[in-house]
Amino acid sequence: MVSSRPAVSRRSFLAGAGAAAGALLLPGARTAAAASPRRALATGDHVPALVIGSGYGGAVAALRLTRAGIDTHVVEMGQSWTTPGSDGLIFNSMLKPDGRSFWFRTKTDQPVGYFSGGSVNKSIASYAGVLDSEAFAATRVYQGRGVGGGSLVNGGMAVTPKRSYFEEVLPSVNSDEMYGTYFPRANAALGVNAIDPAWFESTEWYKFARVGRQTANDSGFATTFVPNVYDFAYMKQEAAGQVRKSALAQEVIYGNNAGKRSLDKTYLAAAAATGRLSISPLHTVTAVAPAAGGGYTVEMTQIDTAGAVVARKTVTADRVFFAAGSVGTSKLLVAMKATGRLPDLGDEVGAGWGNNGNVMVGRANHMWDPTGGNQSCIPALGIDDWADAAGPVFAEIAPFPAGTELWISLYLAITKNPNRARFVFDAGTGKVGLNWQAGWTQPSIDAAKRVFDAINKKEGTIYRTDLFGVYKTWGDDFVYHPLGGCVLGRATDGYGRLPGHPGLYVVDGSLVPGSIGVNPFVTITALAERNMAKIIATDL
Ligand code: FAE
Repeated sequence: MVSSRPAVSRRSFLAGAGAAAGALLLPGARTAAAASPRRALATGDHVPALVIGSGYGGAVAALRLTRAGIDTHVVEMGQSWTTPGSDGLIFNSMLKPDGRSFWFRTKTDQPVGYFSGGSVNKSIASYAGVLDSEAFAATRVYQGRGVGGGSLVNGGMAVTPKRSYFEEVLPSVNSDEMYGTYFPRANAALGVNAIDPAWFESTEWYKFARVGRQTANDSGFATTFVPNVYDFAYMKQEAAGQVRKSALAQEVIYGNNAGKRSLDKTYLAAAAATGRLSISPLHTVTAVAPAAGGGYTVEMTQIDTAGAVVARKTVTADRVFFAAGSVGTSKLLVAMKATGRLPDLGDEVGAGWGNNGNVMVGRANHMWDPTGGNQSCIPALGIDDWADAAGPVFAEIAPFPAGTELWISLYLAITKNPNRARFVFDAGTGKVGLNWQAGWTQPSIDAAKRVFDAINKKEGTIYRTDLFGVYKTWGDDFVYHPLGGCVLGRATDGYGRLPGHPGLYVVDGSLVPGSIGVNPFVTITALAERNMAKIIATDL
């Protein structure tokens, strides 16, 4: 039993700029450097609250629990990204990937993986890198790995969903409370900011977005600015040559070395500043089951950055918060139900998974319509055709930051795809699969096609068929926005409690039923804020 606070190995956790940003964004927080000494969990430890995963749901749980005076331990399978590599940088750019880019792969698996007839993926050393492309039978799910989860690798687009669609998707949630309290709370704590429109109109770095806007508007589609957690003031300084470039130096999906307000700099920094947070990085939770004397036993495997198992540990926790992401939480709970460790979980556990209607596509612009050799990696505009009842589309105008002019317009379309998959335990392998079918992306393609066919027709342009395979127009076999698998009000009660197992909670993207119509992390954060407020008020 640990009588003192459970601790973490991450002494340098969130020191420096991160702590400053966290303190700034969450007034009153002490800096992370002031947090108490840390060590990783050891077998036999007992903790009041254990959080599995350190993405959006986990970071909110960590902050709200620690602020409520509860010592909280976060277990994260990825590493704590605080140690620079031999190049002096923590993360590598998209043009020069090494082992840091991917989670234990010997070759990169870029979302846009082809160009002009061939694969553009590169050989890398196998390492505990920051981006995972987790393969299932008919889709690959991209996820962040490390302290900060998806916030380390995502595009930072911070979009509050349309209220009417939020109410359609989560009708049991009081939307007055969400739009009056929890969305504003999430946006403030995440450090969401907006681009200076005048700078946007003049800078070479957003020419690609202005071209995307012009061609959309020519065909009658509206565009809208999209807020972000990347610090646009910092980006302006990058452009002016005053600071080290990050978003303007092909950094995003393998991490940003500066500029981005990822969770380690906001929520987690503020939680660490309470002195009650500890984190075990490179620890993967493998089992959760009721403990003999009350609470739960939590089993985990610790690895090193090469993937070798360092230790297997079992601890106990009074309360366990599942925040391993839509895929991680769903896989874990489905396996625990199937193996009888959490027998009282309902049949809805594992169900209701969707890809937020994700599909990507590229268009070839005319030679007289260049998109710019210099492109910011942070998207700033979206095409908003959600009102089209025949097939709603919200399409991010994405950069194609190759460092040279390519005349390509790239889009990540979010559509309303009704198909839902289920996570299924395979007793033979002991693994959990996802039964998403290849053809299930067709409604998304149909919806996106209506928009981009219209633009191509008006502009006299064509699709690029060389970006997602050879003669393959649509990037429809991967997903950035996994949602669901443990849906609010179905697999859990109305606040994420798992029925039959008091003290177990789900707080991440698995609560959202497969679709939210925009990029999802603001919704995941706000929903976690709502649920944690209730849980802390009534359960703790
Ligand atoms: P997540 O952030 O994935 O955190 C889960 C954490 O749990 C991860 O750190 C895992 O390593 C860890 N974990 C998993 N299993 C275990 C285990 N068994 N034991 C211990 N730890 C575990 O979950 N969304 C937006 O809103 N805007 C964007 O611009 C955007 N761009 C994206 C770009 C990319 C390339 C990707 C991959 C995603 C993007 N997303 C974006 C999606 C967004 O990052 C995602 O919805 C959230 O990160 C999900 O938050 P969760 O808290 O559910």
